[in-house]
Amino acid sequence: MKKFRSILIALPFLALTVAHAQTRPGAMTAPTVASKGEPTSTLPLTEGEVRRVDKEHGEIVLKHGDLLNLGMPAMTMAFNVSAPSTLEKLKAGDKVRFNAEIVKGKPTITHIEVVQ
Ligand SMILES: [Cu+2]
Repeated sequence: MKKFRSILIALPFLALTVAHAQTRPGAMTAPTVASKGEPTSTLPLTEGEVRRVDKEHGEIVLKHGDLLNLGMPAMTMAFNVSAPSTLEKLKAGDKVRFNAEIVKGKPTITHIEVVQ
């Protein structure tokens, strides 16, 4: 005799905060778990300059140009990085080109390369 119980799968509310970046200047806490670098769309690269590399927190401070996909004007700010190993090859003063996207509510570098 077997009893089968129907399993109800209750889908939690999937609050997809797509368009709303919850960034507060100065609130640079809680490094997010690095997500495996998801393939990004073909975004144009944005120019920037490294101001500070924080390997401990997996963050990088960039002075960046307009980030069209994030609707962000040029400024200096901190980003998470999708692949922490990326920080190994970067240092303050480096000129870079990069892509950033909102990952888990935070502006995150998904691609970055040093301009020689
Ligand atoms: Cu910015």
